[in-house]
Amino acid sequence: MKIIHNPLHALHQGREEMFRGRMVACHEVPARQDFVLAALQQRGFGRLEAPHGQEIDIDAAIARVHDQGYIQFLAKAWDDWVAMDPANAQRDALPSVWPLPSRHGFRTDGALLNFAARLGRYSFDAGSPLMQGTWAATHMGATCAVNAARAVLAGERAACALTRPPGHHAGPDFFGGYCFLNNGAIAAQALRDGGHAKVAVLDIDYHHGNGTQTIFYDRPDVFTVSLHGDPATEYPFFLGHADETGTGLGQGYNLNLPLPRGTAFNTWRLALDQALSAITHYAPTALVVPFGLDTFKDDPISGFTLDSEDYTTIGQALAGLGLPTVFTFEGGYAVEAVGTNAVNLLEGFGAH
Ligand code: OKP
Ligand code: ZN
Repeated sequence: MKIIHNPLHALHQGREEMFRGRMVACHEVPARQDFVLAALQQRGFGRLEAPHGQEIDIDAAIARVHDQGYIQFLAKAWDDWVAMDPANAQRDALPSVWPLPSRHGFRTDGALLNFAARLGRYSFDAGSPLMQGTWAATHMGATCAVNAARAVLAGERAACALTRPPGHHAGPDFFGGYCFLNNGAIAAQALRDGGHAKVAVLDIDYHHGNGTQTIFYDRPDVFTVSLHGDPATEYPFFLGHADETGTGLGQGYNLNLPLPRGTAFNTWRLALDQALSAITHYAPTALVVPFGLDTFKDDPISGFTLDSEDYTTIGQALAGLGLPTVFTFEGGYAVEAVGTNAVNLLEGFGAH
């Protein structure tokens, strides 16, 4: 398995996120990727590679799943933030006002001349700080995702985009949940554009992949499946329910398998089997797995109780689909265990 790791990930390093009325230290820290890389090296698993690619190709691949206005917003966000007030250079950008889609008169179409308005227009939470290095780190992450898809298109059994910030909460025109560009969606689209007529995305992060679902919701050519904490009680709350099955031509091509907080591996595993059967029935020729390790029992912000050895079992089960597979690294906040658990998953999958 090729592991394409983001050399610029640490340029994205948030200070604090909003949590229950106060600012708390960010959970999504650079050490997460460092622990995975160290565990891979220590166990001798995977062929590590730095990403490469023409900027122009990567920008085209990003533009296949994200809106142009959003991409331009992200690329310029830091400069615009500092232009508001030179003192802003000392702080991360966080939104504090949002347009509500259902309220008549809330405008998002005109020129939003104040950056605070644009920051709200293109986001859905106040937990995703944006800083000077966010765009460089995130853009290089998308490069990793495109490289991983191309490795699989060139005949690799599997490839992994080992990158942060994560991607599965980022939608066509929004960031949130620590995510800015949707690496899994970019990889899935690159597989489509490389000739795979049907691609499945199986998101096994604790949190629903609301960005990925939104990107592909009206399309039958990418089947999106997500196993996650029930949004009735778990973030991101407003999407990820079982009755969201797709729309228009995409009707029937989104599957959500929400599970209650507290779910243990035996139950999680039954939902995985259901997801795998649905994917087999769809009969794709390639698979993307946005994988979070925040289903782990000691994760500080999540509520399932998986154990380290369970990730090996999951990797083996995923390999059973027999599909060329791109992995994208998503959540997991029990930082030291994230390395072991990620490598258990990838090694369980195999494909040395
Ligand atoms: C990103 B990924 C919970 C706060 C939730 C956002 C969580 C984003 C998770 N106390 N804040 O899916 O792992
Ligand atoms: Zn998560």
